[in-house]
Parts: sequence; structure tokens; C-alpha cells
Amino acid sequence: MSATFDGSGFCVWFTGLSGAGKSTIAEMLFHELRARGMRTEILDGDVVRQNLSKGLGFSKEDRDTNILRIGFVAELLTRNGVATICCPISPYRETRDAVRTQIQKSGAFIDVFVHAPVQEIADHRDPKGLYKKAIAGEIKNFTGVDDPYEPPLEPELMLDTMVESPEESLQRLLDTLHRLGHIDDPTPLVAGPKQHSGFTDLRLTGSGHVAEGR
Ligand code: ADX
Repeated sequence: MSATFDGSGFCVWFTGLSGAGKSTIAEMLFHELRARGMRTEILDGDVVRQNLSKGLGFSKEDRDTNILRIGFVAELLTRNGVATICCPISPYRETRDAVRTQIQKSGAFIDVFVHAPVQEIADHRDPKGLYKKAIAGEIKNFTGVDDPYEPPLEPELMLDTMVESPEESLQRLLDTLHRLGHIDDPTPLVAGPKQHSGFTDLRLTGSGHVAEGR
């Protein structure tokens, strides 16, 4: 079984604010790739911070360390033919570019900018109440509120989750992967409740991996 129909690995790297929709679309993509018989794995920001990056905070230095660790693992996976999905905020352009350069040694890197305005997220997509706390000054250095987010200048794809439904974003992503030669069929294969479990609601196993069999 190969990760792509030409047999090489690739890395889809989602970047964007917390709550923009990265994990939701990442999970939908995971199921689509699985349904095509491909080996795939997700490195999600929230999940990685419970394991690989446990103990790291949100200073620029700690965020960069987090992203470089994710990039390191992503390169190992990509090198071994896995369709690797990463979805940390990854707010700094220079650090994302460093990771891109590293991963491109082993396979393709597809930068997907998941965009939604801060106000929209704070008003309608803030299940953990983090934006409200950040806006009230109770949490410092929160990305998009009082900490920087540097959008990609030339992403392979930009998804505007204010305008598009998750299904529409997924379709545009599948079309992009098809155009770039990573999947042979851009038609969504997964429907119904298994498609995604809801906004940043990744179900995890004890080891922090995305649960099987959803
Ligand atoms: S990154 O900046 O290092 O890429 P990462 O994606 O791993 O961030 O983690 C972001 C998650 O941490 C958010 O989804 C949110 O739940 C939580 N979080 C806690 N504090 C902050 C903060 N100051 N800024 C951004 N996210 C935070």
C-alpha cells in the first residue's frame, strides 16, 4: 500500500488561527486518504502539546521548538511514504519555511492556509472560551489577539472557512491534491457521521493518536 498513487509521501501542512478549522478539515482529509487505502497520520497542535511537546508554552521560542519537532516527525513519516497531515497554528513564516525546506527533502509539502477572522472565531467558535479570556486580558500572548500570526504569502491553497462549508473546503483540498498528483480521484468517498466529528473535536486514543474506526 503506498501513500500516493505514485508511491511517494507528502505532507499537508495546515496553518491558521486556533479555531479557524484546521483540525476539522485535517480530520476529514485523514478519513478520505484512509478510504483510498493510503497510510496517513495527523500531527495536531493540541495533541502534540499533550505528548511530544508537553511542557512547552507559547513564547516565540517554545512555539518554534514545537513546530520544528512536528516538522522533524513529519519528515520521517513523509520519507517513509506516509501521507502526513500537520495542523499546528504555526504562526511564524520563517519557521514554517524552515520546515517546508526540511520536508521537501523527503517529499512534497502542501501549505494550506485556513483562514477565519478573529472576531468570527471569538463570537461563534470558541468552545474553550480561550478567545474571550484572551480579549479580556486573562490569557496573554494569544495568537491573533495579542500575539502575531503571519499568514503564508504563497500557500498552495487558502481555505476561507467564513465563506466555505467544511465539505466545500475538503473538496477544494482534494482537487488540489489531485491536481498535484497525490491522489487519483478527487471525489469524496466518505459520507455521514464518520466524515468528521465536529469542530476541533478529534477523538483521541490514550496515546494521543486519532482514534481508529470512527
Ligand atoms: S503553535 O503556535 O505552537 O503552533 P499549537 O497549534 O501547538 O500552537 O497550539 C495551539 C493550541 O493551544 C490552541 O488551539 C489553543 O487550544 C491552545 N492555546 C493555549 N494558549 C494559547 C496561546 N497563547 N496562543 C495560541 N493558542 C493557545
